[in-house]
Amino acid sequence: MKFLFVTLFPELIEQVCAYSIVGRGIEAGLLSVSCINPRDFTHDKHRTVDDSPFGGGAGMVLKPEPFVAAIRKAKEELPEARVIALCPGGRTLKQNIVEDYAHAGKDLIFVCGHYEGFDERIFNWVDEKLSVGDYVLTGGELPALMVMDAVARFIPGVLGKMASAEEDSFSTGLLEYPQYTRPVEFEGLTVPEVLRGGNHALIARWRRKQSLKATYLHRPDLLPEKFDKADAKLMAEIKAELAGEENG
Ligand code: 4F9
Repeated sequence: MKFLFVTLFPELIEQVCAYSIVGRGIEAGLLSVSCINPRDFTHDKHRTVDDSPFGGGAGMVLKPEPFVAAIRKAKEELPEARVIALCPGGRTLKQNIVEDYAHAGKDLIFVCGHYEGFDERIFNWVDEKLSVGDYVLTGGELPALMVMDAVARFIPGVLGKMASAEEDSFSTGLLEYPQYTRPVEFEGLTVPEVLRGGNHALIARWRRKQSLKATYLHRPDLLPEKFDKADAKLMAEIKAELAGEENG
């Protein structure tokens, strides 16, 4: 899968992509990352990419000519790609959107803005607007890198043999259960007995219950409307235990 960033800060993208799991995936040829800089499509001495807004107001607006020229070039390089502009007004990224991108397998072109935003006409060359959450950043590069990172985890081989993106939190629909490694005791905090016992059915039950409990406490919006019989029993235990803690 290929990822192309239309960005005024290609060095930022290249630096981040040099590391960790994405870096290794690129080295292994499982994905590729490239950048096109709209500044290279300017024709004036100052290589101007922004200008003041019509109608007045603070801040600068990204000019259509260099951005559309850069997007055109990007589409020439990746004709089948989806073109995604990162902006706070887009639909909010969720794991199901990540999985849609991953399973479609289409290359992705990310259009990253800066300053006060894009000239509205630029969106005529974009397939969709995407937000990574309800906050304003200084630019679209970090959001675009987040989207790529989340999608790259689904490319076969990127996570390595043992791990599976499909089994992760949000893909399973629930928050993750707690994990522990050695030592058994750290600063007076011990690893739960059940995890050290080697009874795999009991461990699976404990983990499912912890996932349900974490989701119930922190993200009840993620819980299913109806539980199967096993989950319903675990939920009843969780609620009884929490009520006991409150009263005890
Ligand atoms: C983009 C914020 C996507 C959240 C782009 C300023 C942005 C953003 N999600 N903020 N430029």
